[in-house]
Amino acid sequence: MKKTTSLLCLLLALALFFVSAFADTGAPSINWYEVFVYSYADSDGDGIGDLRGLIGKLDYIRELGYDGIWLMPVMPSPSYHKYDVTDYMNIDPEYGSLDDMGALVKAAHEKGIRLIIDLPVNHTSTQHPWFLSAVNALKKGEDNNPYIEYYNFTKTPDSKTVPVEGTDWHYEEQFSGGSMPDLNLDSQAVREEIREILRFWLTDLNVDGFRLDAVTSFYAGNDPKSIEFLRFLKESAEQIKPGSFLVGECWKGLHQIADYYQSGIDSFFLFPASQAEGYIASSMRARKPAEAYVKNYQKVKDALPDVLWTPFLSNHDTGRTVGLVQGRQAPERVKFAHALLGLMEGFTFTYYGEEIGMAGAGEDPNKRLAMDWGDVPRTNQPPGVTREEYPFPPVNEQMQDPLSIFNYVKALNHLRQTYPEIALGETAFEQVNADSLLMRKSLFDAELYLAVNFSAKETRDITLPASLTLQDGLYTGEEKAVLNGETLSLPPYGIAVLLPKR
Ligand SMILES: [Ca+2]
Ligand SMILES: [Ca+2]
Repeated sequence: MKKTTSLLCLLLALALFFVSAFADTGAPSINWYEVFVYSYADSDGDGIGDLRGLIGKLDYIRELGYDGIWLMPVMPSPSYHKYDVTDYMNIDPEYGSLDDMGALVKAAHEKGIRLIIDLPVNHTSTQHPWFLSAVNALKKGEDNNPYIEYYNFTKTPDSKTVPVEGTDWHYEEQFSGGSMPDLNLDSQAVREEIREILRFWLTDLNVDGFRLDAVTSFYAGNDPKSIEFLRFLKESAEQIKPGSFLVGECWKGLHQIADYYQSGIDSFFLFPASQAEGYIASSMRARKPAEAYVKNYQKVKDALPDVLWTPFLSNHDTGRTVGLVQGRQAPERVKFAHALLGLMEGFTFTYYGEEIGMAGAGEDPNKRLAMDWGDVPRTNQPPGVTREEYPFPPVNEQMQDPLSIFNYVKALNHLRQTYPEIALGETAFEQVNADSLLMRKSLFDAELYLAVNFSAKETRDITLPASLTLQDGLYTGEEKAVLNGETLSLPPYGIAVLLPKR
C-alpha cells in the first residue's frame, strides 16, 4: 500500500514536471544558469555585456552542462541592474535590440537551452511613462488621468511611502530609496497591461517563462492576496503558452514558501538552502555534517512534498559560494558545496561565475562582478563596486586544469544529466553516519545509490549492500573511490555513484 501511494506521488510529481512545466518541448531543463548580462560578455567593445555577447557564450554554457538560462532584467531601465523598468516590451539599448533577443532565444533553443527572463512587476521605475504621467497630473491637480490608478497614491503617508513633490500626495514604495514605485495590482488596467507583457515575451519573443521578482511584496503583508495575484500570472501564462515555466522569488522560510506554492506557480527558489546560514553551507560547518545535511533535507521534504524544488547556493543578491564555505584556500569545499546542491532533487540554479569560484559579498555591485574569461578583457565593473576579488584563475585557465572548480562543476552537471534519477527521482537515505551517507535515488524502475564523504579525510564508514557495483564518481582531487567486496573507501569529499548489479 505504502509503495503504491509513493508511486502515485512520484507519478504525480513527474506529471507536473513533464506536462505542466514542459508541455511539448521534451525533457525538462534541470541545470539552470543565472546570467547578469551587464557583467557577462561584451560583443561591441563598449565595456558593457550584451545579448550578442551572450549568444557567443551559449556553446560554453551548454558544454558546461546547463540546459536553462535565467536572465536578470533586460528591459529598458535607468539603473545598471535594471530592476526598475521604464518599458516592459523592449530591450535596454545597453544590451541590444529586440532582434538580438529574438536571435538569442532562437540560438538557445537550437542548442537545447530554455530561456526565462526576470519579470519585475511589483514596481516600475519612477521614470516609467505611466508614473511620469500620473505624477504630472497630480501636480496639476488633475484627478482624471488614467495612470493614477496604476500606482498606490495616498494622502496618509507611512514608512513605505514617498511624497510627490509639490502635492500632498504620497506613493507606495516597498523598496525604499530605489526609485521603484509599487504598482497597484488591484487595477484591472494594470492586470491587462501585465497580461499583454506576458503575451509579448512568451509569444512574440518565444521565451520559455519568467523569474518573478519580489512576489511577497506584491501585496506587502498580505500573502493571500499576493498568492491570488500569482495565480493570475500563472493562469494568464498558461492561456498564452501552455507549459511556460514560472519560478518565484519568495525570500522567506519553508512554511511561507509552501503557502506560496498554492498559487500554482511551478516553483519557488529554495532560499532556506542558500547563503551562509542555509542548509548546504551550514551542514558543511556542522560537527556531524552528513547528519545535518539529512536533517535539513528531510525538513524540505516534509514542508514541500510533491512540488518542484529550485535549490541554489547564491544569486545576485547574496554572497557567493567561496565566502559561504570558507573556500578561498580550500577549493575542495567550494566544489563539495556545489555537489551538495547538485545532489538535491529538482532544478538547480547556479549564478554565473560560480563555476570558477568568483567571490563577492557586501554591497550589491560587489556580488555582480565582471565575468573572468581570461582570454578577453572583462566588462566594466558595475557602478558602485568597492571590492574586486577573483580568488581563482579565469575560465580559460581552469578549462585546462582537470582539477579546477570549473571541471568539477561541469562533471557534476553532466552527472545530473546522465542520471536523471538524481534531479527527478525520489530520494531516500539508506545509511547516515556523522561524516558520510548513502542515499538512494529512484525514478520509475531506475535506481541508483550515491555514497558521499562529507569529511576532509578518507572514510570507510559506509557498508554497502552486496548488490551494488561502483559505476561512476565525482572527486575533488585525483583520488577515487575503491570498492573492495562490501567495503567502499571514499577519498576526502568523494562521491561514488553505485548501481544495482544486473
Ligand atoms: Ca556591449
Ligand atoms: Ca507591491
